[in-house]
Amino acid sequence: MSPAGGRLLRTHGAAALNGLVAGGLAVAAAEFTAAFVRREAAPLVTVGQSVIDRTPRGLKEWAIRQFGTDDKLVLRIGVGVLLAVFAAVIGVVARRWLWAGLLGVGILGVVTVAAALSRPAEKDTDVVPALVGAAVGAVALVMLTRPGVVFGRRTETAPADGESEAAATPTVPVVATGPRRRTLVGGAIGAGVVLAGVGRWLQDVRFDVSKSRSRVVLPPPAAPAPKPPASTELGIPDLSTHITPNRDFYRIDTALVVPEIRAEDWKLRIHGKVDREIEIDFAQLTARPTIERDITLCCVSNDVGGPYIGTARWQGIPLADLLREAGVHPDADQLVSRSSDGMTIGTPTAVVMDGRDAMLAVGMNGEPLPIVHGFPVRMVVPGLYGYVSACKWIVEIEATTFADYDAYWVPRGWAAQGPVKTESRIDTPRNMAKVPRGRIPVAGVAWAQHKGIAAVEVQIDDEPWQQAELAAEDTVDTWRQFVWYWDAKPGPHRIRIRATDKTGYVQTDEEVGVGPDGATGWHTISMTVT
Ligand SMILES: Nc1nc2c(c(=O)[nH]1)N[C@H]1C(S)=C(S)[C@@H](COP(=O)(O)O)O[C@H]1N2
Ligand SMILES: [Mo]
Repeated sequence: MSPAGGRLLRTHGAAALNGLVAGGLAVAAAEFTAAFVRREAAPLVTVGQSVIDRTPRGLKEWAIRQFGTDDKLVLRIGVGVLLAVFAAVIGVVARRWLWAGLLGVGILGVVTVAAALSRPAEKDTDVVPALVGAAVGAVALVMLTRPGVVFGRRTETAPADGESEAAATPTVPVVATGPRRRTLVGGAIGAGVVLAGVGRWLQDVRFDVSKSRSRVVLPPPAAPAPKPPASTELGIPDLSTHITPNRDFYRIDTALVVPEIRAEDWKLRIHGKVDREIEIDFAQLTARPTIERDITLCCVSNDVGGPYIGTARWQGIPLADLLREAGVHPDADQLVSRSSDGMTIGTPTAVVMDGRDAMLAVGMNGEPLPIVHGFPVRMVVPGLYGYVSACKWIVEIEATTFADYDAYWVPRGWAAQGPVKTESRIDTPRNMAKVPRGRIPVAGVAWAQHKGIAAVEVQIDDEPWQQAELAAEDTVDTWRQFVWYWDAKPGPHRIRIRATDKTGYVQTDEEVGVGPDGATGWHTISMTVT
């Protein structure tokens, strides 16, 4: 490279570094400030959440397909990279036109403030970290690009250690070099690391609710889960267990940071079209008789054969009783539950009141709800996809109508009504597996919540459909394991399955994607017998 080119690269590189360091310091200062506001107010979170809120259905489906539940990590990295690029550009621009660099900082500040204000459960103080971050970023940018401000005018064009290239374009304010620059940049990076570290630590200390969760003692259920008549477990290797352990239970939500509500601080308000508003705290709620029920929860974003389904033993307070006490008006056909992070979920009132085990759950598989699954209280309604029933971190239920209110996912292209579709999944053998010849179990799970599974059939290649053996039914609200033993002959094979529910409906082979109201089709795998 020519000396001039090298010089250009070096000054621009140094200027870009100024931008990056100023940007990093701004983010660190914002993180630190968020420790005194709330975790959700950190600009990386508010900006990421705003992106999530604005993601159209197609893009969301794509992201889930590409990244699964790592989509949030990908988003965080994306926002971070974007910010870094902006910061570097601002640094380069500021070398020549400081005002333009500062304008860039201002624009980022406005964007982050707007992001904080656009969150549905926004608090006014949420803008403070963004404002502090922008101010710190601006000051850092000035100090780094115009070190004369810090060290006095004279030093600006007099590099201390003989790196004279920096002074070679005297018409453009130079980037400081030598020990003083190292002091500045090093100091800023050090300050950033300390601020961010202390900020994160303070956030953990101040907002972590795991202590509150460990203090929760659930009362024994007044109505324990009924014992199933025989084994719901077929005990086949690689088959999903009937009850999904909490650590394996899928997690789907829009929360970039998990909402953390201490049980002691939790309150639920039932209001809207009701005769008597109810406000109830955690102690009052758990003093009521609780039921314990096995219920299979399923995400509308679960593709045919997908992983976003699980069964837990939920303990909770029957929701219908509470609603009867509130006196929900007959015309209120929709219950909108709201979480502490502003998610809204709309559930048909009639479904909640029809006698099924709709509950405000406080326990999951014998423990208080895990924080990611909605601690301290969430809703669970058998038979409905999660996005229309299973509000986590619930703080409010409003009785309203479908005509009057669209819950979060509805304007984003998802159906207002979301009953779970009858479906089934092959767990073993795996797609693309190579299996030795002989007697092979073809096994999986089938579900038709609140209807119940009546039969599962298995088809190898184009041979006749075979009746699979079903595990004992736990309840109509849970999935059911099945197995069919296959005398497998060598060669490549296609295996597919279909379930029939207790209404007589046979799972359709029509392949439909997850939007707007849940995927259909027969789960089909290819495998080879060796
Ligand atoms: N507050 C809140 N509750 C929520 C969601 C959410 O994004 N925020 N997602 C819903 C969806 S789409 C599903 S499928 C279930 C998933 O519950 P889980 O994460 O406990 O499996 O939670 C539901 N409740
Ligand atoms: Mo979902």
